[in-house]
Amino acid sequence: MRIFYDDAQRTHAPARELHNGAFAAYAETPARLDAILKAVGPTETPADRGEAPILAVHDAAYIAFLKDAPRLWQEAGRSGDAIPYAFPIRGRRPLRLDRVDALLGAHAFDATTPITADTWRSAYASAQSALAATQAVLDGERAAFALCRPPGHHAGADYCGGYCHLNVAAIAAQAARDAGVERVAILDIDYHHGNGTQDIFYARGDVFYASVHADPKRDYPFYWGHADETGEGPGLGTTLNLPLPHGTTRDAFRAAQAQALERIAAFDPGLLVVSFGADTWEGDPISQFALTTPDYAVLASDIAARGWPTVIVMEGGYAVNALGHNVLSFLAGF
Ligand code: OKP
Ligand code: ZN
Repeated sequence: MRIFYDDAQRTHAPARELHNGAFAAYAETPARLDAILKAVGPTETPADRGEAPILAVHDAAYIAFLKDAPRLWQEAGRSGDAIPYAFPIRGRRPLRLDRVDALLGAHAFDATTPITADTWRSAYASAQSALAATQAVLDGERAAFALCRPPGHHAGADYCGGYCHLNVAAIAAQAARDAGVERVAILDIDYHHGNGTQDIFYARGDVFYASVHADPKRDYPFYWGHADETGEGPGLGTTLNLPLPHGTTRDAFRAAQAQALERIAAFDPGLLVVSFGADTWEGDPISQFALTTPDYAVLASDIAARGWPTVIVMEGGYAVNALGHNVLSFLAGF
């Protein structure tokens, strides 16, 4: 399988994150890339397809903010990474403020996603990897893997969060739509619900979003991913959420994924994007499912059996020592 990755993706390296009330080492590290690269072998550097396919998903003002934030942060006299701490909660007027702290809060839904001087460069390269994998599949590859990092599924059209800045799965799906694929499905099997992806396509009937994830009654991102969220307007019925309890092992996860695949089959997509997270693994430091390394091959082979041209994008997975093996298991199983 062709694998796309750009060295610029490693430059985003926040020092720390707010974790359960204290600052901790940032979990979404460049070392994750090293672990995966070591396991999966040679990769290709993506071509630069420019900003247009990113702007097809994200608001221009948000993109400008991602580029400007480090400079504004510095001009405000701050050192280190830019981190939001004040948010315009529901009901506040959509003010266009220019103070960096106000901009950070208006473009983020959590305080766990710092912006560094290299964030834009890194996220841009991650999006280009997703676009290159999509182009390979549009050109006839059965499947391709975008070794994305930073990940994407928590990022919405105009906000970041959950270690995500650009929604690489949404950018891939939209690129396929713009290349003429009439219906695109996204299967999200990261441990966490992909709230950004859901938001981006919630009112659209041309992109199906299905997610298997930890029940947001207990787990991040809390405010999205409940089973009664099924889409709206022309998108009513093209969002499917399948929350699962802590401790979930292979058979229950596989059954939920099969349910998602059935619904996707009824939608009859021309292309599938898989948001693959390996944070469902039993030893993941921030998650509570219990999949094993060989389980990923089984899940991937169930997906491959459907026969859809498939773009796999990397999302989470924080047990660095097992991450390479888990990703390799998934790709080999596919
Ligand atoms: C990103 B992806 C809790 C922290 C939650 C954010 C988790 C983001 C996961 N103490 N931090 O979906 O793997
Ligand atoms: Zn995750």
